[in-house]
Amino acid sequence: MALKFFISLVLLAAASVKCAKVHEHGSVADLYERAITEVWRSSDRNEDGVFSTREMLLSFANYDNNGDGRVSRKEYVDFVVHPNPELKEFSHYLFNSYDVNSDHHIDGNDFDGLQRAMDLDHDSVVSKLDFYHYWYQLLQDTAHLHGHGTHLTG
Ligand SMILES: [Ca+2]
Ligand SMILES: [Ca+2]
Ligand SMILES: [Ca+2]
Repeated sequence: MALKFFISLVLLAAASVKCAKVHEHGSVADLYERAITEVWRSSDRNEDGVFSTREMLLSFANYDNNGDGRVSRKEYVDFVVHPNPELKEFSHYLFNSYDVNSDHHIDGNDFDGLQRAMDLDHDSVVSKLDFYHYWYQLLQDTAHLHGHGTHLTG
């Protein structure tokens, strides 16, 4: 409970700095927080408060339809768009941010770069706080691609 409250405060602080409008639309911040919480729960599998590269590997394995150890753009986009056709553009945006070396596949060669991108306080681990900050910023930057959060949660 205390942690959730702390995260809410952090999210509100981030919102007030980056986008004053979020204050007028508190529900958008709520949508983002709910969506991020879902992603966090499925990402931090051992619940130690850190998103490790091993957990990254496990997360992306879900999308590896042909089991070759890499996630192609088509595999990823198909996986996202099949249940959520309105998220097509957003899925390409996400793929591009995951595919750090831009070779059109997500694999082990991208994970160090992705960790660095998400490790906002540069302490070499992606903490829950890093993760929430990273995703909140990303969702704000891409608001037009996911209906300002409305397409993100069921
Ligand atoms: Ca973990
Ligand atoms: Ca890549
Ligand atoms: Ca960190």
